Amino acid sequence: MTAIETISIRPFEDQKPGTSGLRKKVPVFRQPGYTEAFIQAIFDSIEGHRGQTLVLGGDGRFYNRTVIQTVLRMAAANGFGRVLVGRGGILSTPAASHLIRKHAALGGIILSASHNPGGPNEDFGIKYNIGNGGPAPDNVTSAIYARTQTIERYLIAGSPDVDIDQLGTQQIGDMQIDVIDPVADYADLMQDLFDFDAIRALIATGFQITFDAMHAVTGPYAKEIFVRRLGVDADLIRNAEPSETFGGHHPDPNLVHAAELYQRMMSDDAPDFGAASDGDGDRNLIIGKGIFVTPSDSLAILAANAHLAPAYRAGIVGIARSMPTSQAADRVAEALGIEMHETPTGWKYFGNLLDAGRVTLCGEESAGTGSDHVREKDGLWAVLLWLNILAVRRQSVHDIVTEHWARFGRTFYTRHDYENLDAAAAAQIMDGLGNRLDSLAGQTLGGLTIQQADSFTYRDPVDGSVAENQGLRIFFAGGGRIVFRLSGTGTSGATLRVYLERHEADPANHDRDPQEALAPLIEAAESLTGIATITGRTAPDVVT
Ligand code: VG1
Ligand code: CO
Repeated sequence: MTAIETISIRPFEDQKPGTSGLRKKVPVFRQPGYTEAFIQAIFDSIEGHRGQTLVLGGDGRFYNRTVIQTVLRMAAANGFGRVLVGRGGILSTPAASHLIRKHAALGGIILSASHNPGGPNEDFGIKYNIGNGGPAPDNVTSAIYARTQTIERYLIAGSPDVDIDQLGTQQIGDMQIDVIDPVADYADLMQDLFDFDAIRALIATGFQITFDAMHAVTGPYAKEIFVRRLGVDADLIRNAEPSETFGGHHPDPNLVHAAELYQRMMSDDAPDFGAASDGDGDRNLIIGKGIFVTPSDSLAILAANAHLAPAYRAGIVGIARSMPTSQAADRVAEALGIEMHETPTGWKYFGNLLDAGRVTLCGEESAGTGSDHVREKDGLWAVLLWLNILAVRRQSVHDIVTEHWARFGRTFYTRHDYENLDAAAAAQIMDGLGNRLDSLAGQTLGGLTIQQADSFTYRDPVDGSVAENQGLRIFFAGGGRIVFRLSGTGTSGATLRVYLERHEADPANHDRDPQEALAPLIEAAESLTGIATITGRTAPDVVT
């Protein structure tokens, strides 16, 4: 008999899940009872878990293996019937989503702080996904948070560590633990969705791709899919060995943190196609030879060409994008005559639309793209859809992008991030603008006229749930837009995100540098909020 212990604890005040689960520094999670309190709050707030299946895995960052053991003991003590855990405690976020769906699990726990750095003094995170495979929606995270505020005990089995490095079945008490290959099912799913023969044929012509796994979770997935199944030269998969500290880098696939890949793709002898993914494998960066594809453009281009891949041959039924994502995809939806939805930031808001069959593709400006094949954004999926399209069209990324702009116009887009701000200063900026929204329409800033200003509220068309305060939006005459919002994933101070865009129909102007093309809006953002005056920052920390 495995003993079940009941350990008394006091609630921790700071366990409110953010945009994507609970994220804190490792030392915070290491406080006695802290991790256990949050896990127990999850188990206490999901009903009917007795005898059910749970999927468990993480992005392999520092502290992953410790928390895997804790969750296994607590799942056993809380009466789960079975846990499917990725070997080594590894599962990419989209692979976990797929396993939850495939095995009709009650839900899953994914250990990741995504693109945030890892290490003893860096970030860790815990997210709970529901039975559809997607991130817990607001009503579930609110219940978890409420439970953390009153929790007084947790349950844990007094059992030795489980060997998570050997495939096979083990037991803790009555609970079965299946250690499974983290890659195989996911790779099979990708092979079902895409025309691997066509991609292999493209690669056989000498078409060169390079992929940067950023020392994060996608390394093993990339090796299986690109090298073993598609015939890509192993040397072209960079940083494919996962590391607990991501090699000391931020596993964030953007032009700042994947600068080496970017430089390589801009060089004269660049490969034809470059891509990267983040810590937990749900984001993607797409760069063609000499051309970076913004995530917002990528969503639009994938939507316009998805029918070239077997999974979407019958056409897509609708597109959803997060509110700050550029409106490039809206033009594609209009041309295709399909539904278009605008949701708050965070993948959890796409779940209902996907479950209801209202949309096929979803995307976020933060390098997240995905479809109804799982309920998370999916980095490698986006790379493979691009490759499938390239294999059919046999054109360069550059030509595909510029043809898209010629047809739909180009939406110039940039995001400026001000990181680690004093929370009071960030609040001053947001409140200062928020309080003036009603008086802004009709005002002119440096030649730009404000047409409308509001705070974004989303009403879910499927279940009617409402999410308020999802970002401040300023619309300008002529179609320009600025959005201001505070990040919900940071672990120190506040991060202010400023999203800027404007549409340009004339192909003669499509070659412009986005920062230059958006300069009047960038100035308008400053005069609306006084970021520089309030924070003393004269430039954003990250420009994407
Ligand atoms: C950020 C992105 C958001 C994304 C979220 C989780 O959130 O902006 O689009 O869904 O990260 O992505 P925020 O609140 O910091 O802006 V991941 O790859 O961390 O799971
Ligand atoms: Co991620």
